[in-house]
Amino acid sequence: MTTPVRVAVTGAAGQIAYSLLFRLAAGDVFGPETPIELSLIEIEPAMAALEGVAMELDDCAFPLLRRMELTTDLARGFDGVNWALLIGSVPRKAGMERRDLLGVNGAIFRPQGRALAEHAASDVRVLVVGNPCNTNALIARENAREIPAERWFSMTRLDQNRARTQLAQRAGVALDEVRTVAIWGNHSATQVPDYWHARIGGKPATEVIDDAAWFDEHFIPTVQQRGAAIIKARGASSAASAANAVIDSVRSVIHPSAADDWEALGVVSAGEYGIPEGLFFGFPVRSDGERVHVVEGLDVPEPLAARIAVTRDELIAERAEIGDLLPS
Ligand code: NAX
Repeated sequence: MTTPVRVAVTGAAGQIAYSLLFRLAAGDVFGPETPIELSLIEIEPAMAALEGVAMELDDCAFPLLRRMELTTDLARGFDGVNWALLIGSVPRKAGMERRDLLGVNGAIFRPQGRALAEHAASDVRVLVVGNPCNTNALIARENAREIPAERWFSMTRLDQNRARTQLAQRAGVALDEVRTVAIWGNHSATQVPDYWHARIGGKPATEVIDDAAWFDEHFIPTVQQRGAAIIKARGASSAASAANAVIDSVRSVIHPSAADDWEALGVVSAGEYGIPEGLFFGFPVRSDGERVHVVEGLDVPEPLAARIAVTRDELIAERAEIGDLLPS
């Protein structure tokens, strides 16, 4: 029998988790042959709601779901986990400065990093979703240096999925015709949805969509502002699409990438494309099914380079602001 995969989810009573957990337990991520053990981590005020979610998971009678642990305790929650999906965080509230937000989240991600280093399985991989996800990932990772850099990720996949759909709809083609869409940088409004390298039906997107202004005036702002547009329309932030992107992100790490495509993930920079080492930066990546690496050697035209510089500088500024949360 296949060994179960143990997966920790923080923020397990939240809205993204409510769309994610049932798909995880149904086998959408690790496949129909792999049993799963869920470690559901929350803060005390949300434990009653979490009990309700667990009751619903029970009531689905998922054959693959072997065990559930509901806890507020990080040592228990991360014990032996192969994957940690760090979703819980404190969203920005009205009047909150970015610095305050980073401080509050530092208090969450620093102990989570330590607990992962001390209790997770030796092959643990970590995906940070809770915003500001690149810098939360940086805080956790800097406090868990025992876990190798290549096993840490921050989520830019929702942005990539949004970008692919915009291109497919504008070109009037099926989604799988759209390939090699990259998202560079921070998961914030400075992110760079890359149309320069995107291909549609095997041709450059800029050839297929013969409307140069559309890319800069519509495509990029639409993808950058999509989260805000969802909140305006729905009265709540993206949840099911975010959960779907978590699933896509994990799958893109554990399965080899298609020969003619790449995926979007935030990974620890090793200096690729001049990004300072150690920053979590959204890059185009490929996986061999074990290890993820940044797609190197792309030609970066000047307008793309200028946009990458803006998002790079934002991440450098975020890192400067959380200096005291990093171990010296
Ligand atoms: P919710 O507010 O519905 O749920 C968050 C949950 O986290 C709550 O149940 C809360 O009790 C829990 N929590 C808070 N602190 C915790 C801690 N220290 N340990 C464990 N649990 C804790 O938010 P939801 O809509 O699920 O979004 C979660 C996070 O994802 C937010 O930070 C959000 O901004 C971020 N997102 C990131 C995206 C990305 O692409 N990277 C896209 C979607 C989303 O905006």
